[in-house]
Amino acid sequence: MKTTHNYRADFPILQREVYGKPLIYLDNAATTQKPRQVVEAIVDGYYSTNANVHRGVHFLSQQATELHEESRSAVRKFINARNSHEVIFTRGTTESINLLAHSFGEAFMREGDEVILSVMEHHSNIVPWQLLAARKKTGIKVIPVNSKGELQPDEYEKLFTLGRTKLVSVAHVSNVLGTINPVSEIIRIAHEHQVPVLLDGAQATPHLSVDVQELDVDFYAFSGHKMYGPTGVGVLYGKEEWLDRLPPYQGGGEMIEHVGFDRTTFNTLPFKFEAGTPDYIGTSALAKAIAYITTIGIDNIAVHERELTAYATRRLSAIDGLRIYGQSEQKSSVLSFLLGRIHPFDTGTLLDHLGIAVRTGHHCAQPLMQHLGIEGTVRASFALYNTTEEIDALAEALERIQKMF
Ligand code: 7TS
Repeated sequence: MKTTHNYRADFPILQREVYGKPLIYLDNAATTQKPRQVVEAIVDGYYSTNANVHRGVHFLSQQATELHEESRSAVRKFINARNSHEVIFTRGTTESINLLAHSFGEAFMREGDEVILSVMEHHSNIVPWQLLAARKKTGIKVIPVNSKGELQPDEYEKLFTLGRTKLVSVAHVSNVLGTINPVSEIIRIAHEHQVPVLLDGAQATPHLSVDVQELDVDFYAFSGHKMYGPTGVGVLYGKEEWLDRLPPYQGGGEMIEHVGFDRTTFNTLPFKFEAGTPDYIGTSALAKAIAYITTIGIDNIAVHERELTAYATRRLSAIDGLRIYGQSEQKSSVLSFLLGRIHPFDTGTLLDHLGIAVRTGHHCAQPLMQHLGIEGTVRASFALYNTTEEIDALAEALERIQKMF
């Protein structure tokens, strides 16, 4: 990035070597590396402020509670939610979607009702709806993609059935194709049919500025670990008027107001959805990741990653026999490809031996692979600390591999 600050120095892991070669980490869509600030927040949390939250009268518990609730405010600000109690902490995107599929399904869906998904969804935005379908005999409709890997709004609009369609749930950004979906239009069309929308933002929050009020989205899910934060913490945002009407997902401590064997009443938002001890160390570390991103500026990160993706697309397209999957103009920093007839696992293994970490396989998007008529791809995905030199190394390695077969 064009700045005097060396961001790479904030990520000690980037200095290490694998197989005697400098690590080139291009698996950021799976998880990003963590800056010192985030790791130190975890260490500091356990060393200096560890106590269970929301329960103790003692000093330490109150301090831990304050930090945890300040983190909720930091998330609120990051996605511009109206209220902090619209931010539910979960273990990650997967748990956020499972929570919603369960609670929304319980409250609002009956046999024969439907959700609309897209063909490019991650399994975590497919299987929870299938579990619901098995429980309540609900259905799933699927938005197709065109040859560039873009959702087709007119096809989407045809999928609504009056009185039957209850929710639309789609990825903000595809983890395979990198497509940034036209979510404002998707939301507008759903709202014209009085249908709420959940966006799976797992691949969006590390790269784009997200404003849930401007989007007017009803629910938004994302994971801390994909945006320089810790593993095990994620978020489900929901509009208060929806969350208030949903039943709890899990039962336990924290989510209750009063428990009796004859009758139990539930706590208010957000605690109704947060049974048990939350990962309060993780939430503080997530707040540090948000502060890290905010200090650099998400728009600056986006510009840098766009340049890297354009550069990588140019370099890789010039390699004989290399095919890129996902050709949308609106694209995030994900590049999926196949090299001639070489199996993606072989390409990935050979790259690994050259110190280059990429992901290979179906990327938890088997229905999309089926649609593309392939088993899997090789995927390089970029973050704020990646450089054009690393992309040169990737391109040169791929040229070497191609000559081996
Ligand atoms: N949704 C999308 C679009 C994702 O890319 C992922 C993870 C998830 C949901 C699930 O997130 P989690 O934090 O709950 O696991 N995607 C990937 C990936 O592309 N490679 O590894 C994990």
